[in-house]
Amino acid sequence: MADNLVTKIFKEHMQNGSNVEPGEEVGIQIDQALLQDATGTMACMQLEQIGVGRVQVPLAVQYIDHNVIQLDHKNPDDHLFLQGFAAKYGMYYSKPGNGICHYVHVERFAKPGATMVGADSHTTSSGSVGSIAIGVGGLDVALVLAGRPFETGFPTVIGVELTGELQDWVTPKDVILELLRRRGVSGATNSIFEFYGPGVATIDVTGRTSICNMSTETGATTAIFPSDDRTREWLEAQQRPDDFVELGADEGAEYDEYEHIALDELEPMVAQPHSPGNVVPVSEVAGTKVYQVCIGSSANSGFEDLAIAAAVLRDKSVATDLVMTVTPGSRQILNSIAESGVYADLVRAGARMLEPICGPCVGMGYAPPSDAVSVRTFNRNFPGRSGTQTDQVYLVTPTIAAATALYGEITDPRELGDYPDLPKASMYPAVDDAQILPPASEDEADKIEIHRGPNIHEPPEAEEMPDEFKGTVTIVLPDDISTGDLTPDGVEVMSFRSNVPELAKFTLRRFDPEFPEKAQEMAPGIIVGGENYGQGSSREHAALAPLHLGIRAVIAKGFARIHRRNLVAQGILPLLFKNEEDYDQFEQGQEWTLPDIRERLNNGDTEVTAQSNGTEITLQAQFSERERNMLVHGGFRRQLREEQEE
Ligand code: MIC
Repeated sequence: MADNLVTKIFKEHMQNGSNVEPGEEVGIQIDQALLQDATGTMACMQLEQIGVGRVQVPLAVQYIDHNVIQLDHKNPDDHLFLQGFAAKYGMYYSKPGNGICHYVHVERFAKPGATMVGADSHTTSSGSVGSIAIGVGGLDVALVLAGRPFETGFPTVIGVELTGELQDWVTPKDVILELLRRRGVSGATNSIFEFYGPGVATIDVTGRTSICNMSTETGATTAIFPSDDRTREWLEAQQRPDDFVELGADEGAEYDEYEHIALDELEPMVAQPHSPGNVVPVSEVAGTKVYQVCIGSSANSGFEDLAIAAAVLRDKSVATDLVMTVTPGSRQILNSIAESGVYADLVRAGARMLEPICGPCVGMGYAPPSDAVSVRTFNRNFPGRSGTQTDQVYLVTPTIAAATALYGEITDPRELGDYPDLPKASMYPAVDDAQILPPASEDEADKIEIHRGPNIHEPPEAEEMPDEFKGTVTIVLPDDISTGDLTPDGVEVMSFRSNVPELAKFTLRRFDPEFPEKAQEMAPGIIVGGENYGQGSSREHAALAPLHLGIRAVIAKGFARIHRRNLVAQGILPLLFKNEEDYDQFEQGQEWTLPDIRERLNNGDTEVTAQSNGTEITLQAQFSERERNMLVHGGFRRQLREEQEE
């Protein structure tokens, strides 16, 4: 049978299940795991609770790249905790400043045909070299580290045929912006994009990384490119030629859905505030006055991305009223731009050069002024994510960013004239693993004492599902609530990622700064949401913080994939409206009852009843058996413990 690449890799890794139809439950064996510091401490503490001594996955890497602004003891305490934990439990440790996890992983570890999970939604980046790379919550990563298969519904596979070649100034980022324009921020939920066709060979691994990185913004589980000559070139430049294998879909393979992108017809595009799905051609917003341009983050921090910006700005200056930051994706890229002169061109043009960290993308400094327009090559522009509550963030390609930096207003890069000759990354090789520490041997590991700073506290746990659930509506929210709304980004809040009670004090502050106190008074609580509830990041804190405040159920019109998984894993019940008009019946302070909820979950009922003051509505409870078990037990950690005690 002719298989597409996604199906092939899943079949090769299948541990449970065999049916590769969309939605069928499968368990796949995982080859690699990625953790970063902002999600890593919770993942590690949950691994300790699960009680496995050494990680059971062939390769696991703990990166430090998010919480790297060390305002006080909290973040560096987390770094030390994670360094000790990685050494003791058998993981590599990439030190702060060594690079953004996704860039370093694509450079040093990701492999064609491998499966991987990561506690970061942009783990998808490694699809650029032919891995199936999926972003998940910390508990899901901990379970994989403990040697369990990754269990999921089999995805819908969307074949994206690429034909032709990108025109000058149009970039690979425009490919994913085009998919976002077509599908919006939830139009690929539970799907994987697989790229194929003659246009694939025209996009290098740096470009593929930007595309795969932002695939998560469409709601997709991940995206994957075939492993071909471009992959070979990349792995050779990374001095990993033996990791190369040629991989692609079988001749005649079919997909569940299709997209076609004629690369030569694409034009430079922009996602306007406040959603990555709000995409228009640059011409529609050209002329908008801009205060700040930021290049870099886990999208568009590659050598080629920075080289084009440097070429545009060479011997010129950024516009008078404009401030520019540039972030290389990794220490290797920093080295290459230093050697090639790209760094010097950018410095002379007035760019503020940052270290290789996630930085302004998650509000780690460099926030724009109130109401100001900030033009960024990043992947997300949810309101307030930059650190400024009234920000106006446009997501752009590196060519638009460079042209905009030069003129001080959003500019179509095609106005810059001929496309310049660029240096090639391969001329400035910089392979460097010196800042990636290998795990300790098993003997040494026994002697390692893990440093635990005073801000590090174990995650809360839900209670078992009661026979009947009675809860109060704590808040009614609109569509597209992001995990950043639930648990905000930025230096101040994120430094509490290891301390859920403190972190919870910021829950939903954009909607109601007093929400945390109110929710605690109303507990047990219900949150009511619209479409695509929980979009964005993988942070399980967006489930743990509400859990700490007494939230036990979320009723919404739709859920984002990772957040829904996190809710179930932590024992919060995610239910869907059967009739969306019922959303209008919900008001803060009402009490709703879910009669016989435990029994209904145990029975596998796909619909449940909710009652309030004589009103009765039907809600959808579409869970796999695995999910129902977690919910009945009050989350997967409690379920595992109870199973171990039996
Ligand atoms: C993001 O881009 O939103 C983050 C910050 O990388 C998150 C992870 C986190 O919240 O720590 C993600 O993408 O999962």
